[in-house]
Amino acid sequence: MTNPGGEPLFVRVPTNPIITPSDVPYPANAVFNPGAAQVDGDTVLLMRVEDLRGISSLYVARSHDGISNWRFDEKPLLTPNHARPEEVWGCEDPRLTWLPEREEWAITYTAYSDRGPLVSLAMTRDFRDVVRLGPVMPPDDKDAALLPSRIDGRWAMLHRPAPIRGGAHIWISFSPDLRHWGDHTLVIEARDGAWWDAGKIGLGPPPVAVPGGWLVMYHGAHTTASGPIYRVGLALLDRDDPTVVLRRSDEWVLGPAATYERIGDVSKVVFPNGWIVDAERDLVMLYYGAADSVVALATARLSDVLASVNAMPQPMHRRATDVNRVGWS
Ligand code: M1P
Repeated sequence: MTNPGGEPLFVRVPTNPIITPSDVPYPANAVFNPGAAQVDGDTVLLMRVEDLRGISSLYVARSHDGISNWRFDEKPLLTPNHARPEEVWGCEDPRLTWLPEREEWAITYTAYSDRGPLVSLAMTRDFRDVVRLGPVMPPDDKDAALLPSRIDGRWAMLHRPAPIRGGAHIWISFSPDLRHWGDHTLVIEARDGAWWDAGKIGLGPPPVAVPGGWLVMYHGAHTTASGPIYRVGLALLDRDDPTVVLRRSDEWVLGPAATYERIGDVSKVVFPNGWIVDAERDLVMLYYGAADSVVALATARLSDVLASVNAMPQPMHRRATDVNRVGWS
């Protein structure tokens, strides 16, 4: 997908990959899928670091410009804890949402238990100290992020339960207190057949409030004879009722093209987990894992992204439940 000038919407920075296992001051097989935040003038990445056992922990990296001169914490912010059976096989894929009401960052991450992955929640103010609230969705569930503010008095979380039948789709759930979740509602469905987002999709970075709704980025994993190809699309949800999809891209906006995206531990994967959306600078800085091996960065003009989203098709059924697949009326 291109911007109005016919150029790619998202442009990779020339210094990609911006962080590799050889950059960090601890043994790492892979460094990827980072959440992103702006804290005290720094860009903070909370990176998934897979160690030489195959177990992942979440480590902090900081940079003033968000591109170069990364400073790495030597100890993980979150690492599997023996008192936490839900994460014996690792802490993965964090998404970071600033909650103005609580004045803290919510970290939604995949806790990998020996009975499957589930969504866990932790809180931090500074990415130095962290408090775990624990699992909020049972297995199998992952790819979750909170909306930054309550909708009609309740917190809202987008997430991706495992496919039991008929593919893996993005759902939304609501909570009065961040602990008890309900009103589980299907929001964005994976498409079918030849589509780039057929079969399995999952949320990317946390949704961002923009004029007209919530800007959502998601990945789609299309299965081929040589394995899945992970690409990235956009959608717009209604601001007051985020169960309603207003727009959705037909075409992907980013796909594996560079060598570091096409070749790695899991080839042909771009997996965005974090973004800095800066309306003042008209800038989106998109941080993503490439081939489950390294961290990469692509940028876009926010105005181009919004123009593209507003030109995208309006789904025939604004609510997934309108097609009566999971409805109970
Ligand atoms: O290997 C690609 C990705 O696969 C999983 O993501 P999902 O379940 O959404 O397809 C995760 O293991 C993710 O970390 C990984 O990048």
